[in-house]
Amino acid sequence: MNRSLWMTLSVGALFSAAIGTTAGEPTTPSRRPNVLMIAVDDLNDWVGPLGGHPLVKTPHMDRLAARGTTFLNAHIQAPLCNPSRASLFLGLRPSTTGIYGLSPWFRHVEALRDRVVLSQHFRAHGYRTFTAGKIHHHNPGSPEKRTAEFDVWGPPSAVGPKPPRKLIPPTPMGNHPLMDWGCFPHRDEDKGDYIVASWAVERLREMPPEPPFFMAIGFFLPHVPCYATEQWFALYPDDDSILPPVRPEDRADCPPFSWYLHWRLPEPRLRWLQENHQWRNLVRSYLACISFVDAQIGRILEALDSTPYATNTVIVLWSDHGYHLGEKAISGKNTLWERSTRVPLIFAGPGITAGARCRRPAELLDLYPTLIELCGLTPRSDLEGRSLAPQLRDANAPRSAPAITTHNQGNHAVRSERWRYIHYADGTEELYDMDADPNEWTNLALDPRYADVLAQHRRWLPRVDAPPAPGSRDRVLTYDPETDEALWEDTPVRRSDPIPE
Ligand SMILES: [Ca+2]
Ligand SMILES: [Ca+2]
Repeated sequence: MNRSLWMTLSVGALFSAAIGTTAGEPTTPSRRPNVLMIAVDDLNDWVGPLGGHPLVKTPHMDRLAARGTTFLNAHIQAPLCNPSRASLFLGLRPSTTGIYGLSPWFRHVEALRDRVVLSQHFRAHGYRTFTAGKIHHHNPGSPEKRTAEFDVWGPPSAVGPKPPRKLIPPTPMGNHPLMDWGCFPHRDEDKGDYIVASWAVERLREMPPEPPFFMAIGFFLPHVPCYATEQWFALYPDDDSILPPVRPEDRADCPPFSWYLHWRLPEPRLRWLQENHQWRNLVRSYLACISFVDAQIGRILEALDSTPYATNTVIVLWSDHGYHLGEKAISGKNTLWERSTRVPLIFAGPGITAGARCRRPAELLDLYPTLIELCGLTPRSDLEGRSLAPQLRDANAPRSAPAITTHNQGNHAVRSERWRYIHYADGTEELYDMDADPNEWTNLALDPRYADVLAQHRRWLPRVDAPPAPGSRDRVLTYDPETDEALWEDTPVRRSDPIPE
């Protein structure tokens, strides 16, 4: 095992020698609730229940929120697919495992190879586990390895029909094939997410009464390419009323290091979107895809309601991170701001208060202990999240811990009820009053009046701050404080370098 990782994982009381290879003793109490987990890729807070966009239409998520509890201040642990999903399933922070990039798949990290993840903990308690679409970022590989993660696998994540050529002009940084969006004629029924939803509907309809099920369904959209058919575009006006609020020069008061987190990426900057008349098109395409995915969620929920399991199933909806659509001068993720870290998190089902809205901070890392508690499974002492069951019973139940997001070693955001504090690896900082300044336009970190607020939030920075795990690559940033040298994907970033556009 990599020595530094082992040291990291050995720190503190959280970990036993074999970091979590026990799933607890299987028990067979009276019928436990089923679990229906629905994940959406790259979905920010532009959903009805979160109010992140005033015009978005998500009637099915609205209905789910009405029958459950919505976390209004829920944040992912990493603003990127692989580390976010790994953290959720492992129950460990990125800063603990060192999984920050699009690689490695966590099973390729020796310390994590045999760790019992969320779905496996359910299987160890007698559940049959199902998955389809995008749940893990990596495909485990052979049929044997897949079965080790979930019992039953449905169709994989797929875009579906694509136009014969890209709909938008060539994009910077290599004209990445995924960087595309717009409306073109195709059939909804042929889209990857439609097929994934159909599979889930069929499995639910034929589900036997025993054993209980844990079903994890992952939608790909609104991840780019944001293609949708005309009916979804028709939900949104083709004018600038759909654009999110932005400020020119908003980043003038952000540390230069904020750019290093997304130094060279295929997601276009706002300037390119504006100069190429693509900003409105991207926003409208993203909104159209959200409504399309919402409809697929609706199909699954409708199917569940037609089964005998409608009242004995815990439903949880989440996204793996947010997405900028012009805010802070960029599109994409890989930032420590609200638009990148805030995600939908909605629970519904037995024991969960209906129509409740919780303002306490929540972390996606909390899913593991929360689902254990809701379903009466054996608790684990080696999880870094906290159960949200108290807030699911009473949305006003207190919680002192903030939500923490990490993007590469040394870069962390701490989100409390009122504030967002950001610490970059070179020691620079940001602070936003989210009540007074929800768009994070005014960085207060250098204002001496906020010294106490800064101090309160600094103490939540992760004590364990692991270097990248072996095999880390793609969107990996490192920083050496001795030399003040940052490396973006192994290429030095110099203080004098112009920001890549
Ligand atoms: Ca993602
Ligand atoms: Ca600003």
